[in-house]
Amino acid sequence: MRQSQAFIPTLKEVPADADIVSHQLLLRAGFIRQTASGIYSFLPLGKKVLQHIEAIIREEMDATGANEMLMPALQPAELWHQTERWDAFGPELMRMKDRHDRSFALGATHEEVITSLVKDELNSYKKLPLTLYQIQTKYRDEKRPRFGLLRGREFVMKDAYSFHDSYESLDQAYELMYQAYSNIFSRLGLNFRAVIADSGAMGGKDTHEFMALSEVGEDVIAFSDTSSYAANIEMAPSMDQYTESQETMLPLDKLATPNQKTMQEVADFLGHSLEQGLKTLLFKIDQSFVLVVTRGDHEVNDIKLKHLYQASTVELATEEDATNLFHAGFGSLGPIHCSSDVEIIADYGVRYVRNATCGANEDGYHYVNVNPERDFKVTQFADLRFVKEGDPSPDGSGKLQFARGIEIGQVFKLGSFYAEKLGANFLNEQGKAKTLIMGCYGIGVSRTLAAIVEQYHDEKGMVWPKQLAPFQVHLLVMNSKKEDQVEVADHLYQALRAKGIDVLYDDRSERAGVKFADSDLIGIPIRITVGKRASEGYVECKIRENGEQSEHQQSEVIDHIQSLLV
Ligand code: 9G3
Repeated sequence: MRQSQAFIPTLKEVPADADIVSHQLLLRAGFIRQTASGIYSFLPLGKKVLQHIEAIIREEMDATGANEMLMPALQPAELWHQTERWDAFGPELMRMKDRHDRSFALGATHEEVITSLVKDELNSYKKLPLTLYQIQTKYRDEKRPRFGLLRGREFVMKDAYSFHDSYESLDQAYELMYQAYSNIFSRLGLNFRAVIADSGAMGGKDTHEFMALSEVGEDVIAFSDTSSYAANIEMAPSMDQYTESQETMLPLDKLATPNQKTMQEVADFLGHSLEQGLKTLLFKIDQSFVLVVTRGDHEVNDIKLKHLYQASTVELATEEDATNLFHAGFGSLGPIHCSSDVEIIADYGVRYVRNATCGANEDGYHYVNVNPERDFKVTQFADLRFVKEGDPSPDGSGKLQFARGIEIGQVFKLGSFYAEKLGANFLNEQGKAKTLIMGCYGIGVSRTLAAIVEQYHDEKGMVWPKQLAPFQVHLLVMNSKKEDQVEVADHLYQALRAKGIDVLYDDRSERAGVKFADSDLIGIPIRITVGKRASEGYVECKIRENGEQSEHQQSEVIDHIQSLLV
């Protein structure tokens, strides 16, 4: 493509509302433009990269035997009523009405559509297992769209759905898809981890998230420093490695702690460490209140609370709830002499503390020399806290380290929820009607593009891996007014294209500096510059990734380029 005829609107300045590198560079290099908050157009260069990513996804999905198809974005509301999800998802599910005033959802995901589609077709075990997938635009009305393509309201997703007559078959499909995802993200050149994750609203049991490591990632992953163990921090179990303390129990005492509110203030006031304080938080789990006690230096993990109670909602109670129940504010709550019959549970880290401090359920007072069992009872001890860096890895080998990640893929064992709700059954070998068992598997394609830029850039711009770059070669002519330079460049352009090499030819009548800056910004792996030495038949080659430069006779530069492209 000749740049004088291309639509690549580069920008010098960093756009004001773009606060992460991938968002800034994709805008500046003319790959995307925002149409509305969280809604983007892919300009020609962005679209080319998207196509390369999709091609790799397709190859690996097709290799698993999955069938590509395409479903509508407009989904009849009836389907979402049948799965009781029409109301479950509030304003995030975009809805509209047609001319006959019938309600539709704009597809945020396609479990309903695909299950209702196969329900009349997959009626025999002989037709199972089957995996169908699509690469299609999804709509989710995010409350706070941000970070460009990382959290948009309209985005490209590959979503796949598998159908089975048994859980063994589902397990096989899950493994196959897990491996296909590892192949995809490796071929995309990403530094990623597959982590044990929480199935969230989807229910079902196993699920793994694929995380591209990045400081701008919203998720925190905990991984072992010596094994392959990795989990979303929400799921990482804290090993109950506590032992009985030998310290003698001192008599319980109640001290005035005027105006000391936070755990740290109380600890400092009493000359204690944070570990010796007991943190007591009031949670509302579904419709009941629960008092949760942890060591002062630990944080309650609400996902673990949710799993413990098989609850659908877990949230911190309000200060008002606390004063209504305990006649004391948040900073004074404690497990001793609770004035109400609220259930009290504690993290394992509390079981063996000795002579700790805790709130006295009376503003301005705290207990000291608090000892569990003697001074307060709990319904149960459980793993209720977030793990910390340095905690032992749950697989028994090494210690945990943290990293931030961008969730670019997720694989789920769905089970039969959707098939039950939509009446999708099949006849098994004995002719008995059974409910289909499903798996679902997603990749955020446009989000993955941004994750790649986060991992592949330098201070001058993007640095595309060669298999993803919008073009393989960037050909620059330094002075488009010099006949000899233009002649050499035009010849090279034709010769490279004749070899099937994708070339972006900067034939614009711009200053050299502008061309170099744009070329560094766009990040095409190989740059050929035709300049003053063209008259002696020499051109320059520069590798974007490492800045390596070399001079070549025009006659052999194409062989050199082909050697770089293998
Ligand atoms: C909605 C809205 C947002 C949603 C969902 C539904 C997430 C929803 C979970 C999934 C599960 C898998 C197939 C591909 C892989 C992920 N956010 N999820 O179901 F209506 Cl507004 O999408 N679906």
